[in-house]
Amino acid sequence: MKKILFMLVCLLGSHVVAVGRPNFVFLFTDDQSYKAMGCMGNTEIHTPNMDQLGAQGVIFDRHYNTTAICMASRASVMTGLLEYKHGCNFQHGSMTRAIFSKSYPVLLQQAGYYTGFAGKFGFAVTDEVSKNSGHNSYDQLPVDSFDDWAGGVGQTDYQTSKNEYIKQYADTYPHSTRAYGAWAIDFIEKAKGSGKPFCMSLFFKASHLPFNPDPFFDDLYEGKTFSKPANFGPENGEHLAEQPKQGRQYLSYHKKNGYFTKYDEVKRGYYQLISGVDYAIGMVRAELEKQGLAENTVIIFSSDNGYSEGVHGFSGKCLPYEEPSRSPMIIYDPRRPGNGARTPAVTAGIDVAPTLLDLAGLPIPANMDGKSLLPLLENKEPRVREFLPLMQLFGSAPTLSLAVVSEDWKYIYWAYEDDGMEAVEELFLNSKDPREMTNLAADPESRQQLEEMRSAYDAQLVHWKGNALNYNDYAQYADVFNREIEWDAKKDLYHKSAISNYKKELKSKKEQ
Ligand SMILES: [Ca+2]
Repeated sequence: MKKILFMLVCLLGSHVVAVGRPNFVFLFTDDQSYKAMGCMGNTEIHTPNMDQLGAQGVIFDRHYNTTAICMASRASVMTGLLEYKHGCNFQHGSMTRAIFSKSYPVLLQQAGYYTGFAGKFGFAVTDEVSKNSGHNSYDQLPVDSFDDWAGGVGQTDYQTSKNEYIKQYADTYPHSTRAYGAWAIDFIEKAKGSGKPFCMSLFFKASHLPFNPDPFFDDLYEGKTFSKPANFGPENGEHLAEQPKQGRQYLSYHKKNGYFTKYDEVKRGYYQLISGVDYAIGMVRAELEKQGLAENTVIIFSSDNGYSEGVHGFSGKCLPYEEPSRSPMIIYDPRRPGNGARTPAVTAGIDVAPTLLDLAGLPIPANMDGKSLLPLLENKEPRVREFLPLMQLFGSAPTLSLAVVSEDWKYIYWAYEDDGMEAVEELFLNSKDPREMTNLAADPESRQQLEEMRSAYDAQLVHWKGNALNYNDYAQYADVFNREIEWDAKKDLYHKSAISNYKKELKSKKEQ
């Protein structure tokens, strides 16, 4: 039926298409913890616009990134593909243009949408397979794939003047977060003038390190102190496996990240960056109202990964634990408002692309791993999947892992066995133990659930084996993470593929 409707509106001409299809505003932050919004119960952060969006739309309480690191996560969000199918991460390589040609911005543009991108793109798109995963020049970014481009290279910069495509806003908005808001206002006006439906992807640099927030918001957190979560600090990580403690997520906690030595100061900077984004969201929404577009514009708000903020002794992201792998997710579709509904369904960054396509009435490519969230928005289904994989394929070799998560449970397998470690299984009842303080893998009463989660994990590896790209170091991980293959038979594969500064980090740790 949808296809017939789509053909009809196409036949009737572009004006009808513009009226019949929603516009999209996709607001995307960097490294924002799922806890860092008022509407997630946080009373210490100031996010009135995020909270309003949540009060009007649907809040996804269990939203994950299947890879919790900028580059791979962004590639998954754009393509709806798991990392081992899009091939893109630090230490692995770029995305081919052929794969990017099936991303949501390209598919929406082909279907008649006016498309725009601003901010941190975060991964390279190249004609040929490339081990070079840099995205530090514009010829590695798909500038020509958008009608309006204001993306930056690499990590981009908080100083507006240092970003080529938004520097014209530097006088009024010297910090890039509000400058992106100003760019969005101009984009919305141009998009309206195009007579087409539009899709604007606004990818903020905030709240990524360095925590250099906009001084415009200095008053918000001046002198404030912040509570620590109950699972804060290494004393609440003693029950966890040794493998995840061998990477920079753990080491940086003890060295430079500051969550241990200057918690309130770090938190002030982080929250102030997020409040800056919140303000820019207000700028965007006011412009949608002003242009008369608010009633037909779907707003999606999310982040590329979460943030540990010192829990269990970890900082940063990457790991499959709740704080680093979960991120905020709100969808507000004014045609089907959720009015603050919340769902415990397990959702992920890979669901963004299929959801956008579905809302636009377009077919979802069969190759996409993500699911349309439309059944959740319409309250027609309680969930879109039973199990979701979480993969960590960047950094120190021991920290590489695969996990699977369901609404109730999470199973993590740490395969690494050198340096005195043995493979470890972790099983958490997340629905009752969201802070992951009790590993139930050896609990006799959880034996059945352990077996179920092991089966889901093994099934994911079968999918991996059958679908992984044969380049950029992905295929071999189907064996590396296999529970049935002995360490001696796979350790060479592991070390060959894990381009790691692990030994250097370990040496540094011992010297402290
Ligand atoms: Ca990130």
